[in-house]
Formats: sequence, C-alpha cells, structure tokens
Amino acid sequence: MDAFVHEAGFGDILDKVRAGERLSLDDGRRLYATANILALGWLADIVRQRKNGNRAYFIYNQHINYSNICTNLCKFCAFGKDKTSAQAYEMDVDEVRRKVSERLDEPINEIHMVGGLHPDLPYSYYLDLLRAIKEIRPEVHIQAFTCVEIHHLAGLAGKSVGETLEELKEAGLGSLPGGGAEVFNPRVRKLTCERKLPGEDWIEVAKTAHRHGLRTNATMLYGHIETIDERLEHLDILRRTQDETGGFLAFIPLAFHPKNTQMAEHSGTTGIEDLRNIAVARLMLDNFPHIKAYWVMIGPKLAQIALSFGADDMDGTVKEEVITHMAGAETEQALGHKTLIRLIREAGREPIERDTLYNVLRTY
Ligand code: V47
Repeated sequence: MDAFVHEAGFGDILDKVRAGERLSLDDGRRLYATANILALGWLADIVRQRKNGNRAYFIYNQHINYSNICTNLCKFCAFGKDKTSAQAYEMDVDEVRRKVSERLDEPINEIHMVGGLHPDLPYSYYLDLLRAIKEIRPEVHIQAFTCVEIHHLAGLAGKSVGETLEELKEAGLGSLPGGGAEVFNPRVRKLTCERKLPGEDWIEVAKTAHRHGLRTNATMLYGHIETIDERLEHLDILRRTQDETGGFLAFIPLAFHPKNTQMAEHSGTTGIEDLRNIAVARLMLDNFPHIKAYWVMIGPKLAQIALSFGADDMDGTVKEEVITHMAGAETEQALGHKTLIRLIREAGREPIERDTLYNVLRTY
C-alpha cells in the first residue's frame, strides 16, 4: 500500500501521518482534490487504527426532538418551522415523559435531545425537560441542546452561558451534541443561515461548556455552497479549539439533504464525497479522539465502509429521527443494536457498545 500512496503523490503526507505530524491546510487541499479515494482512505485508516485500534463504537440511544418551531429558519433545514406553520409542533413536558417511559424496557443509555429556537417557551421548560427525563430514567446520560440552543437559553435566563450551563447540569444535562456548527465561515452563514449564531459565538459556547466540565461534539454540514477552503477553515478552527480545551469528543460530518429545504435545487452528496469528508476530517482533526459515520445521513452500508476510511463510530440506535427525514432521508428511522453489531463485525472491527463519554459498556 505504501507504494500505492506514493504513486498517488502522497509520499510526503504518508511520512507526516506516520510521524504523527500535523497536516497543513495545503495538505488538506491536496487530499480533498484527489480522485484516489483508496489512497486517501488508507492514510485516514492509519490514524483511525492508531487512535482506536480495531474498535468501532455504537451506542444505545434515543433521539427526542421536543419542538421544530424555530426563529432561525435556516435555508438548508426542512425541520425548523415558523410557529404558524401547519407542520409546526411542540411537545409539552408530559409528552417527553411519555416518550421516555415508552422505552423503559430497552437498555437506552443516552437521550439525544435537540430542537429549534422556540420564540415563546420559557427557560423553566428546558430545566423541566431535563428533570423529567432524569426522574423517569435516572441513570441515562442526557446529551442535549446544541451550542446554538444553549446561547438562546442563556438569553432567556438572562444569565451568562457559564451560569446557564451550571443550572442545566444541575437539572440533568450530561453533554452537548455537535449540531448548529454548519460551516463557520461568515459568507456561508450569511447565505444559508443568516439568523443563526455566528461561528465565533458557537465556538465560545463550546469552550465555555468545556471549561464547565461538559464534553461536546462538533459537526460540519457539507455538500451545499461551501468551498473546499471553507471546509478546511472550519476543520482548522475546530482543531485549534481542541488544542486549547481538549473538550471535544467526536466530529460528525453531516451530509446535506436538500429535499423540502429552501436549497432544494442542490443535489444530495455522493458516496465518494461522504467518504472523502470522513477521511479528510480524520487526517486533519489529529486531536479529536473519534470520527462518527452517522448512518442516518449516509446510510448504514456506506457508514460500514467508512469504518475503513477513518471513522470509528456509527452513532447508535437513534429510534426516531426527524431532522434528516424531513429533508428526504431514505434511511430507516432506527437501527437495532444487532444490526449495528453485524455491520461493524462484517467491516472487520470489534463492536463496542459505549456510553456517551466512550466508556466501554459491552464488547461483542
Ligand atoms: O444542527 C439540518 C443539520 C444538525 C439538514 O453530536 C441537516 O453526536 C443535513 O447535529 N441535511 C442536527 N443536515 C443533527 C446533529 C447530530 C446528529 C447526530 C449526532 C450528533 C452528535 C449530532 O443537522 C443540525 C444541522 O447542522 N441539518 N438540516 C439537512 N437538510
């Protein structure tokens, strides 16, 4: 394989990867430009193997989207609705309680909960949501509220982000998911999500969470109007932030789904583009422990292949996915843990059931 990587023109990058040296943005540009997906995948696999050995993770989780009512109405999003829309919904605390209670017989150890920026729900609602979940399932880890929502909640509370996070933690918050990052570049944000929290502020919320002992994830929504340089800038900002705080757990590249969005003229991403983003992310984000192949967005079969292109995690059972399915995802809404185990095993990896913080719960 070494000769093959040399032939692809990546001998110098192979040397750097083997030496554990940081890749430059120019290296990233060359990696993004290559048509040789196997050489790229091989390089990313070296890093994956070094960081995670033969392990590939999954989690038994349940997604709950408490409301899709949103004041941001980002152009790439089919989930967020104005409160007057016929498709708008919001769950009261009892409905969330019901959703959690319905699955008490399943070994769920993470509740992943996000929603839109609701114009009217009070701050107390969010604290009540967390408390209600913990009341019913005290041992569950709640990964909830993106940096964008946290910023909104701090505004509602009239408190600093740090104080708000402390209160949310007290009510049961365990960590933050990686959504809302999109592409940090202001040009892209202006054209796709003008009202959303600017990239610098997203990073500031993540850093504050890390300082308050909360681990967080990070995402990048790719496959729309962003340029390669804008993707690399995004990765570089994450890499520099991680150098400072070490608080990020996983990076999840999110493949844009155009259906029912205000950007429906775009085509969806292709398999090669999805693999390329996973592999380049694995190579550039040398200080991120985990790269997720989110099967909901790229399909379980490609997520399985991604385990040989830099990814070490397939996310989880999910149970009920709304955000991507409103944008035309053709994947299932849930995967059984037996299916996840089979996908991982057939990819030649050891299936590891993890908790949110990547503690090993069970090996198969
Ligand atoms: O923030 C919105 C993205 C995110 C579309 O942290 C879209 O482990 C594709 O962040 N096509 C929410 N993507 C999902 C998310 C996530 C998912 C799974 C795991 C984790 C984690 C995080 O979805 C949003 C936005 O960036 N999104 N619309 C769309 N049409």
